[in-house]
Amino acid sequence: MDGRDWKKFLMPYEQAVEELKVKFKTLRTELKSREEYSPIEFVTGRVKRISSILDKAKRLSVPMEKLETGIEDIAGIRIMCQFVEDIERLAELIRSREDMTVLYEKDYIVNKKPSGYRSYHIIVEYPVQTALGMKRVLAEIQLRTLAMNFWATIEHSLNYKYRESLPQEVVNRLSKAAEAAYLLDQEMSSIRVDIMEAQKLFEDKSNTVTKV
Ligand code: 0O2
Repeated sequence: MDGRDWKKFLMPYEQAVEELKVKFKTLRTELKSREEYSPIEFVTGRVKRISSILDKAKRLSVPMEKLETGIEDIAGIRIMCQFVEDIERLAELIRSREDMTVLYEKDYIVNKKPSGYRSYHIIVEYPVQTALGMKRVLAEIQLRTLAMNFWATIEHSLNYKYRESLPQEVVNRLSKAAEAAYLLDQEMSSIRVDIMEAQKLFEDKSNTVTKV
């Protein structure tokens, strides 16, 4: 594929990422106003870089003409939550949506990766309306707590720096940090009700101040 072909190939993925970001940000606002608490803290999204698509296709032996079905995370959405409990609630909300179809789920929270990576991945099929008609694309929705996201972001940059051959000392530190992030999630879950109540009070107070 040349540059122009890639541009055309990636267009529906870009559209899917933009639409899904808007939808989940809107869901956050709606839940906050209906329930005074949202299981969504913030949402990000990206279209995979061409070099990264090619690396993954090579690693998984996916031929170029099968990229659409063989690489599931060309469109990627990441939803950050405060508590591990929010992840199941969100997964349920995603499963019940009518604008996307869940194909399957990967639970890297129960089965954390050897690297220490934890997240809940949901692969969905999402229809985008293009100038040529409807096109279904695959998208990967990653659900993570803030602590899981902190760890994964740091590990991702270190892997980029060391080109995936991390020094043993760094691997050991990352493994300890993964354990600390896990414990942090557990501690936060144990005082979750208190934290949620405090946040609702704070939310109510700021709404009153805004109205005056
Ligand atoms: P990019 O392009 O840099 O954003 P498998 O090898 O089958 O177990 P696979 O298929 O690579 O796993 O993983 P999957 O479930 O498709 O998810 C890929 C994405 O999950 C990655 O995208 C990361 O966002 C995240 N991820 C998976 N494993 C790790 C990990 O060990 N550390 C970190 N930091 N993130 C991980 P890319 O490849 O980074 O894509």
